[in-house]
Amino acid sequence: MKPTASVRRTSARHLLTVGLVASLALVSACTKSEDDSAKGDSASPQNDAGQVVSSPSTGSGPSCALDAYGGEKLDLKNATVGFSQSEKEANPFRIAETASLKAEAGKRGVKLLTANAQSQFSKQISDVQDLIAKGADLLVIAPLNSDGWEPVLRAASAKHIPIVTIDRKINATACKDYVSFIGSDFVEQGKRAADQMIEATGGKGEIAILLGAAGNNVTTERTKGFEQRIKEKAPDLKIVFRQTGDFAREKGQSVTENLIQSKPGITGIYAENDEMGLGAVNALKGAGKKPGAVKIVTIDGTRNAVQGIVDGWIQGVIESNPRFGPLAFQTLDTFTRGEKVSQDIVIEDSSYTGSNARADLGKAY
Ligand code: GZL
Repeated sequence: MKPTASVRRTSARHLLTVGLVASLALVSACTKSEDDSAKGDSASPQNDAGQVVSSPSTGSGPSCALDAYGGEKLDLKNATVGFSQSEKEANPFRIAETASLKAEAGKRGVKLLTANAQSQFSKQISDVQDLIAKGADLLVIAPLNSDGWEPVLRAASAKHIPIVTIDRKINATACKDYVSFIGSDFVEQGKRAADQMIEATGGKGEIAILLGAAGNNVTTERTKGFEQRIKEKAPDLKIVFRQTGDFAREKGQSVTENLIQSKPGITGIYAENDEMGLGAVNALKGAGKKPGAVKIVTIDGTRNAVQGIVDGWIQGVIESNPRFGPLAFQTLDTFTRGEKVSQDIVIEDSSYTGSNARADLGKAY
């Protein structure tokens, strides 16, 4: 298990309302034990706005510094940061992610240029090239796809523009094509979702997977973790259906409508993000099903999905925290001061079930 910068989440967020510097003191590199993450009782330190605030230099993996990457020291306050968002801001995950970057830039008085690729990869490549042309000294990229970044990375590295990727990984070389990756452990998320599905179904029956969009590591890894854990721990739980819902609510609904026609006795549905899970709920409601008749487990931690647990439609949600603002800027700040940052900064996510959904609804985004 890769070491992660984390501190056990206290029971109430207000206990964690510490400034970024103070919370860095709280952070300790540790390796998640399988049990800890299964229990889901650990999460990266968050400030009172739910922003992830782990330290950028705590991970014990390989690091990156200016002398290796190339480029000059910069004072972030006098720099321009370009942020490239991947998907349209219809998904609360993207809304919260962009808001977090904007809030941190505002707090630090840093000039931020933003672009949104509206879920079109070719547009994201041209967005990043435009941000460079507009004078971005540093880039934060939330990549739509994992492959196809060579053109823009070449343009950026020719100008020694530091790049931090958040959320999804790109298939490129750390500390050469980009400085650091900041995001969740998606295989772990899949495993924890499987634990919740096993709990909800008693480990028996037939289940379906609503796959995320193709072409990115999140879908691949959430599927891998889930299927691995089901195989390990619940041989009587059969995965009988897999189809992509493209991380979208409408498609999640239409795929589920077809699913319950072809498999009316389906026991459970694992949706690889909340939007598809909420689409599945709409399909079940439309078919006259009762809450809980089909066990649903999703990943993200959006407000509507956690409310779905309270209402009985959804049995579990694994958080995928998108509020990378403080950590992304802290990483850029540390790096441009000439200090080392980890190439892989993996955050830990919390989770929601019937036992904490109502109390923790305010932590959802
Ligand atoms: C996960 C992120 C995924 C979210 C979806 O970090 O890449 O993309 O889980 C979003 O909601 O579409």
